[in-house]
Amino acid sequence: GETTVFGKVVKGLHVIDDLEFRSALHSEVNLINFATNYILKKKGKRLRPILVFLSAGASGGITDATCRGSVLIELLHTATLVHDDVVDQAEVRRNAFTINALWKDRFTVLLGDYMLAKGLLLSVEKQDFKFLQIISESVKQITESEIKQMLASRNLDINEKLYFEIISGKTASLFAASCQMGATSARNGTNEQEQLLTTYGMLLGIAFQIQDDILDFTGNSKTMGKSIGTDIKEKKITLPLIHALNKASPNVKREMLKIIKSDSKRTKDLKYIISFVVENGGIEYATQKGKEYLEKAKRTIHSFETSLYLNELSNLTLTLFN
Ligand code: 2DE
Ligand code: MG
Ligand code: MG
Ligand code: MG
Ligand code: MG
Repeated sequence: GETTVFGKVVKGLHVIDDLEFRSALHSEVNLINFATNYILKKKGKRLRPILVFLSAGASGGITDATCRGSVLIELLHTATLVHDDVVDQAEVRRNAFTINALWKDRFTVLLGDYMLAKGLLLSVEKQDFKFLQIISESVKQITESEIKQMLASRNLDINEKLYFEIISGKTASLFAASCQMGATSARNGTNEQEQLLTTYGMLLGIAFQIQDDILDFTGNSKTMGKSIGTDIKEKKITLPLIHALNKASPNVKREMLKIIKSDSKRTKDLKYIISFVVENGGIEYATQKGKEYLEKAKRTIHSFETSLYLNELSNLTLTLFN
């Protein structure tokens, strides 16, 4: 098989086929099948399963367990998005209405739970206990960090240190888990490779979320497939804004926080905050930070033996901000 990694075709890399993914989710309850078919019609970038495969390849060889790991990770990722759109009150994802926009929150939460459970059952069935440990640890970190983020939005109290703590948990932990699962499923993987790839995934994931947060200010909703400006709307203070607020005078800072705190922001308020962030160098600063994390990620896997897979893992660090 072959697959596309950020627009580039990689031969010999077979990333989960949709039939496998769909059947992994099959239920006796038709509404669940209807909803999961709806979700699966809109494919994401499949970045996390790609990381599972590349990490296995770079650690000595892809196995059947690698394939199971990639299905598990994409299932879990999809479940987190389903829940995320409830938490963030988002109505559009992948250019389609979110489940919560179509069915309301109570069905959506249950559907996300169902998807998580189906993923876990797959691993139990195959006795992939290491996967279960990795996934459970990641879900623990994701949910703790989402709650930290919720508290920070409530108090509008966040600094860079807390920001990095939150994104490491809510996003990067799943990237780390993807790479770790890949490494641990490999034919001849070593503990050292597993550790290095876990770190690589964590650093890549941090950069990825920094970019997601930048694009919430500067992105295009059509190409992103989701609305932008939602973070400010939800009082989420992300890196570009943290930097701009740090640079502003106490008076300006107070004025901005007052706008952000309001529950009834208008488009002109959002535009005002966005230009404040841009004019105070928030975007440049966050981009610089993101690039530093990518550099670190790349250095982490420097000692690996040269391979097609390693090459692609390195390339991932080059494409993210360009
Ligand atoms: C992305 O942040 C982070 C998502 C993690 C959400 C996880 C939740 C717990 P973003 P976008 C809510 C799920 C727990 C389970 C399934 C057990 O910036 O911009 O909100 O794509 O992402 O909406
Ligand atoms: Mg969120
Ligand atoms: Mg969200
Ligand atoms: Mg976002
Ligand atoms: Mg995202």
